Amino acid sequence: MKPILLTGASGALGRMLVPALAAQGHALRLTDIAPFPDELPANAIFEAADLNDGVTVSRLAEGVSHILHFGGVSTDQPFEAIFGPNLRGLYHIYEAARREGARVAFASSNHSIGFHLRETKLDADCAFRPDSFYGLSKAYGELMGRLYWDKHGVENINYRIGSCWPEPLNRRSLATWLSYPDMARLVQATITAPRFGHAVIWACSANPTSYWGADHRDRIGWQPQDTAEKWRDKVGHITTNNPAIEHHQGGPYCAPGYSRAAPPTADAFDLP
Ligand code: 15L
Repeated sequence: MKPILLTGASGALGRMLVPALAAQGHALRLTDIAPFPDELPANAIFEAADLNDGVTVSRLAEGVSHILHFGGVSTDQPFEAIFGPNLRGLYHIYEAARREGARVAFASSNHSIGFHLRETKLDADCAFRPDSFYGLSKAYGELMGRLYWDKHGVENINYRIGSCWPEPLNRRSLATWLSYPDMARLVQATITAPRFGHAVIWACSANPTSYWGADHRDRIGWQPQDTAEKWRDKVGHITTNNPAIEHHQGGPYCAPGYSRAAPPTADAFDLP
């Protein structure tokens, strides 16, 4: 069995995935720009790396079957902070995958489509409407996957992750929440699926108020098993007074620097 490369191993999702993947017997190569803070499982090695460094990324990817790409900037930041890790870094990941014949699982985000209004139920082939430079980098990542599948046959799956936290924290996350166990099962289904081409998945749990509909989950046989609904009484009243946040799917990522006159005035040009 070939090893699996996990980038972003020292982040919250990486640290949750490492023991889950190790317990399934995978040999793991872990990397992150930050040190790995937990005890390393016996079948894992860790090497710190900057995604800007294509030589190191390609060495780390030698002989792997899958690249689980959870690395890069994971919150909204100025363009210059996003550019290196999330744009150039992604190119290094895809070039490595092409050379190795590896599959890529990309931790994309709901912020690639965050300016859709909350009442619009979206299918995975909806238009990108990034809500931040971070969201724009995730849309770019998904399109990078489209290019490498069409041109080189590199299989890739793009998880449009909602809010992957231990539990929902506000009304919006009753729609967007993804439990840690559902995330871990999604990655495991990706690794074991026979073939999926270029796929896009709404990565949220089975939440009745989800904004999201059809996607490519049948290609990997994944179904979420958890639901945010049991936290409704605890967090369902938690909202803000900011219409740019409350009207859009991307929530708080829509607000910084928002300078349109009256959010979200839906004129003809705002239709999806
Ligand atoms: C994301 O993409 C972020 O990485 C995460 O920190 C959350 O803010 C999440 O989106 C969300 O939309 O709740």
